[in-house]
Amino acid sequence: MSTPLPGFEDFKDFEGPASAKGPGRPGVSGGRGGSDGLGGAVVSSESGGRHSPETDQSPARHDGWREIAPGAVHVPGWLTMAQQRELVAACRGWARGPAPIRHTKLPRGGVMSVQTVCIGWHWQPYAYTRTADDVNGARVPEFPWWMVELGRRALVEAYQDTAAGDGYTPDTALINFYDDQAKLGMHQDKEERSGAPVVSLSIGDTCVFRFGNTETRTKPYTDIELASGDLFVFGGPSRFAYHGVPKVRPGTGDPASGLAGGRLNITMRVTGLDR
Ligand code: MD3
Ligand code: FE
Repeated sequence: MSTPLPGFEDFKDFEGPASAKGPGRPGVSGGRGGSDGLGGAVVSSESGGRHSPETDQSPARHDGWREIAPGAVHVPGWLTMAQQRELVAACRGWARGPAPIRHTKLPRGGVMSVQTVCIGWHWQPYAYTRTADDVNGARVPEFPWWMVELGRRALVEAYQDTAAGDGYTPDTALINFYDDQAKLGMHQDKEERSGAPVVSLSIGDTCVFRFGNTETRTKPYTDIELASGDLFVFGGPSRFAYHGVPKVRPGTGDPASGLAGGRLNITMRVTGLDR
């Protein structure tokens, strides 16, 4: 597979609304939110909008919330458009470098159709390292604290339990970009030395997500559509289930998300590694 690819260019170089008005670094909007320079929408609890903290101590409820299997919870439409735009802008920044987004090479000589960039720890089949040794050797960016907070809020709202995020400190995220043709075969994620939940956020085109079982990469499985703004949390027994993305539905995303085409997926994880 050779670059440039349409999806790669769309994702890496498109100047979306959030990045277009940012004064400083490309792809990062100004405003509050600490040293990362992100605006408030991602960091603050604005998703949903039906929550009134004054009178109610329970987590925000979301229409369409569904437990697909024990510990596997789908929350459609969790991210607001503003949050999606900020995440796209942040991911675009990481996709440019220090280790640019790439089609991961597989040990048997294959190349993934999905393009991936990592933060916190770099994943290469099948290990985590601090440097992107299969790209350019650069050290990967810090995992930002605002993303830890986003991950904690995701657990609270997916599990409808105010304590579900306590002690959850994801230290890596894999950011996957899918063009119209990209797919991800059935696999397990086993490189993490932790059973902590995985938090998945989808932006852009809708995909078919295939959620299988822990024993085999074949049936039985459940196919679910993941659309822009959807949250999916995989914890408990679902953490080590086989899963994949058999197809993306081109043209189903709203460009207001900041993505003109293709699909972006962010998965936060706890590696269980230290150095
Ligand atoms: C269930 N990503 O990066 S997200 C991956 O949409 C990956 O890009 C897909 O599978 C994507 O490894 C699916 C949902 C997901 C991610 C990680 C999991 C589900 C998971 C790890 C364990 C169990
Ligand atoms: Fe996976």
